[in-house]
Order: sequence, then structure tokens, then C-alpha cells
Amino acid sequence: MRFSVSAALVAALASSQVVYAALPSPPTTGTPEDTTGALGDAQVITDNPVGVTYIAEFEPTEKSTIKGYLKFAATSNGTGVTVEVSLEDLPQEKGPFPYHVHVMPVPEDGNLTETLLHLDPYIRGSAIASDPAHPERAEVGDLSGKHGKISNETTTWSTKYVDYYISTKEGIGAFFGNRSIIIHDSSNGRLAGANLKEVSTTNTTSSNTTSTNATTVASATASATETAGAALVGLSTSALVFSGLAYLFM
Ligand SMILES: [Cu+2]
Repeated sequence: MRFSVSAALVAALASSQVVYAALPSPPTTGTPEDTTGALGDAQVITDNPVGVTYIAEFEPTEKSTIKGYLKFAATSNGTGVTVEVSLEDLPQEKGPFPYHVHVMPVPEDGNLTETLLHLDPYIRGSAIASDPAHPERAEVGDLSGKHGKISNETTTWSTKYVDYYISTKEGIGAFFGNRSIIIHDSSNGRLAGANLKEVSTTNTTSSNTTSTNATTVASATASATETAGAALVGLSTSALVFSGLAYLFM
């Protein structure tokens, strides 16, 4: 078991050595107020394609009662992404619930561990909590760190906000459309996961009328285009290296 993990890590390191040898490490000391990514603050994305919606739909599983969805669409001028959250049947005793964009989709067998780490193109890491007053310094995928956890005061929860750092633009590090959303319990265990699916709309004149009745729903694993695929490979390889290192030093 340990051997195979190490062997996989050596293989991953060997194949990615040239590209990733110089990757900095995420910070492990500091305070939420002064910690940012090893590659700096996240950039505001101003050219998100308007008129494309992504949805992560949660259905009950053996481990989770949670139902509902997170819906993402670029704002009408393409700066930032509107996030709409609507959840029910929350297991109150397990909350409040952090939630994030994770790098990989949930595999067929539902193993949430395989979604790996948070979407983190600026290498911020999660060793130090995010400061909600400085969302640009958080991991791009740390939605609850930037916008607050899912409340456990009642069994339902909904909210709507704009996040300026995640992106619907394929091919850049902040693109989240081929990944997954993971909801955690209060001790950060992985409770529920759902893959992001693209819902294209025929209406390109107004993002306010994006609808779910139109057209294409592509699976998270199949929706990566060539460029997004390249970005995904890069990110997931570095995530593999980090998680591999975590195994080694555990
Ligand atoms: Cu997470």
C-alpha cells in the first residue's frame, strides 16, 4: 500500500520534474490577515464568458442527506461569477459546513478523497484560515472561507453572492467548470460532493435569463476542452505531487 503510493509519487515527480521543480510551497505560518498565495493574490477575472451556467447538484447518498444545488454564472458584464446556493435536509448536528471547489471531479464510485485538494492556482494552501475581508488572498476554491460557511441553524440554507476570482473562462487556472464542489462537516470531513456540469443557454444577450431548459449538459470529466484539459493536467499533477508529499510526511 505505502509502496504503491510512493511509487506513484516517484512516477509523478519524474514525469513532472521539469515543469514543477520550481513550484513554490504554500505558506504554513502566518495569520489570516497577512497570508496570501505563494504566487501572489488572486486576480479579478473580467472576461468570463456570459451566458454559460454551471451547476453542481447534490443528491442524498449513504453518507449524506444533503439535497440541492450550487449554480454559477458570469455576471452580465463578465466581471466575477454569481454563485447561488440552495440546499436542504442539512444534518444540523454536523455543521456549520465549509465548502470548496476541489480540483478533481467525484469519480464514479463516489470516493470524495479522489477530488484531491482545493482549486488553488496561486498556491495559497489551507494551512492558515482565509480572511473573509481579503478574498483575493484566499485559495480560489475556498468559497466558504471567502463568503461564509453553510449555516446549520436550520435544515435549509440559501444564499447568493458574487465571487470575483473563480472563472467560467476555460483554460485558465481559476476555471472551475470541470471540477467538483465538496461540502464538509464541522471537523472538515468530506460529507457530500457533486460535479460541476455545464448548462449552455441559447440566450447570449442577457445573463439574467440563463436557464436550465436549454441544451447541453456535459459531464465534468468529459467537458474539458483541449486547453482546459492542459490546465487540468497541470493543476492535477501539482495537486498529486502535493498530496503525494503529504502521504510521505504523514
Ligand atoms: Cu473542501
